[in-house]
Amino acid sequence: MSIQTIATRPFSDQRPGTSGLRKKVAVFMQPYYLDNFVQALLDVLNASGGPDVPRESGGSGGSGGEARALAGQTLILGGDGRFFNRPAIQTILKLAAANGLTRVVMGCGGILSTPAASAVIRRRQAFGGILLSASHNPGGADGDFGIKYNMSNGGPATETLTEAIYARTQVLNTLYCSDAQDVCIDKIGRLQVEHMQIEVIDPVGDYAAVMRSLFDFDLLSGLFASGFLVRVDAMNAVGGPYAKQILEGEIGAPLDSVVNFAPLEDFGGHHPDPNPANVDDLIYRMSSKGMGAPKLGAALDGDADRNLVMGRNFLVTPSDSLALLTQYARLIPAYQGGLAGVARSMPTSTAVDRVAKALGIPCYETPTGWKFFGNLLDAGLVTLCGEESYGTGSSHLREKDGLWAILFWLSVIAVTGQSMESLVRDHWKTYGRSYYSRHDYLDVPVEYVDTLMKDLHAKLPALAGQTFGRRTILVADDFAYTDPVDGSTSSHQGVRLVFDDASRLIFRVSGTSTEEATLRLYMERFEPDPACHCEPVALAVAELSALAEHISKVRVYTRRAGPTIAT
Ligand code: G16
Repeated sequence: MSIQTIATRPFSDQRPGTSGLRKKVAVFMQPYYLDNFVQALLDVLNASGGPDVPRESGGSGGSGGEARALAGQTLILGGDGRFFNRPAIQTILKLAAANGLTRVVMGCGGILSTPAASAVIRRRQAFGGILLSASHNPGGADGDFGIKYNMSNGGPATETLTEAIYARTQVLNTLYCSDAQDVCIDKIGRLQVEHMQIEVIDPVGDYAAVMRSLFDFDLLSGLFASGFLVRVDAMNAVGGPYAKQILEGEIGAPLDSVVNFAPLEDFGGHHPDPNPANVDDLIYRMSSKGMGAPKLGAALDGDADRNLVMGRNFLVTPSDSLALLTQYARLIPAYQGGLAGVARSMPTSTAVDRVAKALGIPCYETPTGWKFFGNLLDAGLVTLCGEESYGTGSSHLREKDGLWAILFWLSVIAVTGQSMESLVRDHWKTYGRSYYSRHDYLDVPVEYVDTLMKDLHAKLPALAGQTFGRRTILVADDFAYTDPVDGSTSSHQGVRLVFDDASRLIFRVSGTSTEEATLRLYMERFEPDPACHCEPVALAVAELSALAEHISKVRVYTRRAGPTIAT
């Protein structure tokens, strides 16, 4: 076993997006593509002044570098089990060993869900963690792969850190890699590569302990003992083992409550993006009636941080879910003392704002990306946060957490005795309803989307104050955010039109697509009148949708007759 010094050349496309570096599997499988990114990351960490502090130059690092912040440190490693997960783990172990890391803790089989990785980093006070996942993006040999770094707080690297990694990838010319044989990652125990110790752990253990500390498992066992039925579709992604052990193994949900639970490299052909367009089977099961019909349905995504929840024949939007979890938080042991505040991403509906106002707690509006919640959570300014993209979470971790949301909803149902539908309808009666819809235009040529956004920007100054039918635009801007904790700013986070009836139209380019560009159009119509809370969503936002087209000409710019997906 020895450390090899290998010459390499930079890849120009290694700038991380909304959540790490995501590319087609074929891109990651190019010689040295993964190696370069990992070497750049290790260089930046090695040259840093601590787990979360990149040196401004981006680091000079390398095996021979004088500053070696990783010496004596532990990194966590795991992924969602998709195609290329296993070879990537072996590559990363050899690079880490050659770059002076002392210890790696990794999930058995190379498996760790994103929330579990966050839990392991926090509980074991690790330096940080490397997570292999392209989240909700398709898996398999023709699908996507991804890698991201999480910091010592368990949360995604800040933009400062990801920019430092990117800067390093652009000047990288040397890799340091052990020539050790591949190690067996499928048995719990201890291994060694060069001087680096590897501890292979049960991927579920730390995470399950966190869940036990938050929720009343006896209460939930009682709910299932009374005959309550749940159906969780893990989409043959990484959430299966977690849901199976905790729901069926620990709190007594009937066997077969968790379906598609075995993680597969191609997700068994499922698209583990839990939105109504991808969960036909769940929607069908939740429409059945009678004794055997589940009362709560849920689906998880590729890395188990997202969740879709629904009652019988009744889908709950992620924005409403966040609002209701906030409303009922005091019913949960972990939050019975109340919430410090809440946060939502800008495109997420304003439903949670109204609950926060009633509770007298602050509500922060951040750009899209879970990383923006990190500082607010670390500073104790917020307890719950969520996004329209099916993510909800709390201060228990620094990632969104799909199974946590399911346990939360089950707990609310167990205490109140109400169905999901009646809880949500009661909420609308009290707070009003935000009809919400998102139109995605996938795989549009980048130049079309660039032109659309550029022209939309140019129109902004003239739009404020204009009246369209019964609505007048109060705010027309490109969302910018100043972090209240560290004062860092993030601009160009989406074009926002806010109307005088509290309706909103938002245009944003996705930061997670791996092919061409994805344009997202978010529509929110606020309806305070309970007599108007029963419209089909598409109908309720039809006027706003037409207005969006009138103002932006999305269909003209994208050369599309309509959105690829409307949810
Ligand atoms: C990631 C981020 C989320 C974000 C989502 C969608 O989620 O962690 O904060 O909302 O992408 O981002 P975009 O609209 O830019 O595609 P995940 O679950 O993919 O890691």
